Amino acid sequence: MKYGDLDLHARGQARFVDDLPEPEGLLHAVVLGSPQAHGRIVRLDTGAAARSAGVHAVLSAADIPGQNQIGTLVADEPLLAAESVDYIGQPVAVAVAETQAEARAALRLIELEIEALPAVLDPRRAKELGELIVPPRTFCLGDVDSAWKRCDRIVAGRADSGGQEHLYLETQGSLAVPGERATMRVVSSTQSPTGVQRVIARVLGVAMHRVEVEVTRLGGAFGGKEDQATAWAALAALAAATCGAAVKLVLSRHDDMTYTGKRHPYSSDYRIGLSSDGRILAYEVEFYQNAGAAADLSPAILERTLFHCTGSYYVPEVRATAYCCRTNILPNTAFRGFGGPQGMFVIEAALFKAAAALGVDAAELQEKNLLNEGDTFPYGMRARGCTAPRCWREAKSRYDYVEARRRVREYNRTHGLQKKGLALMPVCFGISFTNTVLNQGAALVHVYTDGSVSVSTGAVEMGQGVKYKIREVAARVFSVKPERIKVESTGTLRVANTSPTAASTGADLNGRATEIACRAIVQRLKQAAAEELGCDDTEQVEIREERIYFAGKETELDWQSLIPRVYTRRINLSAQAHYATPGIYFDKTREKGEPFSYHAYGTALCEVTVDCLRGTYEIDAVKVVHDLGPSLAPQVDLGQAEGGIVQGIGWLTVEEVLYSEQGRLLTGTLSTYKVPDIHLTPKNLEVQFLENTENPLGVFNSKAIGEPPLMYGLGVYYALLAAMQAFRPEEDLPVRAPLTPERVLMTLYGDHWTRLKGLDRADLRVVPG
Ligand code: LUZ
Ligand code: MOS
Repeated sequence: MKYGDLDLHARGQARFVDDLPEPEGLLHAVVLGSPQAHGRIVRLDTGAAARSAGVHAVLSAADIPGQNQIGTLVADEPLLAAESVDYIGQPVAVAVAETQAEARAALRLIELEIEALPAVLDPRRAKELGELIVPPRTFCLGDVDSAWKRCDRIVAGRADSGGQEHLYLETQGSLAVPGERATMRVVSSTQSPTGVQRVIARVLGVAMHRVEVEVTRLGGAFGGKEDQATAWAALAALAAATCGAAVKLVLSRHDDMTYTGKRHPYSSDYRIGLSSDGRILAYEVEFYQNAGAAADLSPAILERTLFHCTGSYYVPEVRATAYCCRTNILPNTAFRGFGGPQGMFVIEAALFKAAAALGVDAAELQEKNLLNEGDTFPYGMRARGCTAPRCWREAKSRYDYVEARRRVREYNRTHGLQKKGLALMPVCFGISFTNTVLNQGAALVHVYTDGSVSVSTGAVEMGQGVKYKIREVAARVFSVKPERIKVESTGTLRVANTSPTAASTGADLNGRATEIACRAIVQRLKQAAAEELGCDDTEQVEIREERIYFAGKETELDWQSLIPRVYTRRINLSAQAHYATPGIYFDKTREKGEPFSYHAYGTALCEVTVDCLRGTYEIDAVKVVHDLGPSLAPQVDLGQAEGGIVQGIGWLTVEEVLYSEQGRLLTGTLSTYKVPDIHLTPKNLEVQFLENTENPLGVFNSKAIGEPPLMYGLGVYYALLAAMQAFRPEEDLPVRAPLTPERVLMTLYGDHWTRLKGLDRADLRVVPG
């Protein structure tokens, strides 16, 4: 298990849901999505479809024995549309047949009549119409209204960021196998086995103990399977319960892209006030989140946007307001960063514009306002163990920012159509679920009589190497070779009430639980060893590299010989443990508290070259200093950092989610949606981990890595904007992501470009989503 499942992936031997051996009599389910963005269902006739060849059932809302409700935070999402449809692709019916082709053919025979209602796609319009999923929330620090008059410079503007397709390699899918006495065993590609279990129990109208959910690994998730794996698992379970047969529901790539939610697009207004020497005195921001047609995790994501609205900076007076806007597009969902990147995008826009207004380098403003130890965040928490200044200084010196800036200025002075841009980008990301209750993990550890060890936890492996880290934790606590330890699949029978593996906390929470369980066993082993050795001082016993020591001296016992003797003594060789992050809380009535266990910090230096004739660009370098603490698995963490950086760059540059004015996704294929590839990968990508740091709040002093590096992508965006600004120094450039090459060109040449192409502006009227 070198680096988790890597060896299996390399050989093509890792099994995903669609690769599992098929149970006898397996049926296949295919979903019919709404063709209308908004409307009333007037007629739904599944008769002809149900009678077509190979079909066992065609299910609609009326066939659900329990509740037709899958909403996690708000009960606003039916599993199958009942009276109305609210977005294109919303599941309306599901055909269950002996083959997938027969199920697909049956869908075409379903008669569905919808009376169209007006569709709203724009979040600002939704807010005007009062279409908010939850009431607005505001985070305040100090008194922003009185601060404006003290400001020497005030800059206001708008910043928009786009959606992002998760594009996990394994599409959403589930295999449901009915058992005796109304039980259901489900294999699901989910980050949240318990979430799937809960929803299936609700939909089938049975107790949770009737439903077992099992997850071996996911082929990627990135947040897309935190909440949105449940619908497909529940539909498979519903079909399996109805037909009394095993049912597989695996989305095709096209169905996955057209039926699942994405990163939330945001439109935001900001106002920033500074002193003449560049200190931020006041910041006000309004976030309009395009939530789509149902709550999903949107309110939690919006909350994290508020938590990160000041980025890596200390701002004494802040007012940030967030609107969760209901529109008639796919319900958007968790995506690596969980609203944090969208919040940071706006304060960086404000600083970019403020720097232009003051005629200074943006990095000067960033540096002057960078978080320091003890600084207060808008939510009342203070920065502790704040390595932001160290990362910033080290990135600046290690990558010689001053020389880079000189070189870029010289290049821009001597080049007319090619311009370079440079940006430093600090990142500060809070680690913990902002919803305090979710910050718990659990582990179940067995030592078998041959000395081998089995570890089950609540963490789901999705390619992020969490199993490798858990194994490392167990190997360190037992002080045995990692080969002795097997980290198991994630199953609700072994570990109950799991939080989704999300918020970068999988290794922290479940690693800590593993540590506690292993220590409990070690304590019993030491006691048994002392008895075996005829000594009574357990404290003097030590297990080190598989050998048993007493009072510092090697004994005749080793791990291999000790374990069977412990069993003979009838001592428990298993332990279950639970870990809950200490000290965190949040008071939503005051919007103040200590929501995070700690923060992750780092700084990136980004350099790009823009071809200002063609609009194309190259990313010359992204060089990072990131505070990781002492890593449990440096190669895994390096992979997470590099992957996150490229994913962040993709979000802000080439990945563009577009809807037609009728609310139809226009970018639901890999020919219309550009995925970041090797050409977009920075030519020089370097990640250095900050040395000599530790994090007493992490497992073995390590720090979470999953999400924070994605936000270095912001540095590439602002480097591109800087290069464009060098070409058009007088212009007030719009801050709007993604900055595709087309968008660069249209921004640099305005309407001139559309006229050149002989296009009508209307041809380009698509709605960012
Ligand atoms: N999921 C969640 C998350 O429910 N709460 C969070 O704070 C969070 N943060 C990042 C990613 N997923
Ligand atoms: Mo997430 S965005 O599933 O950590």
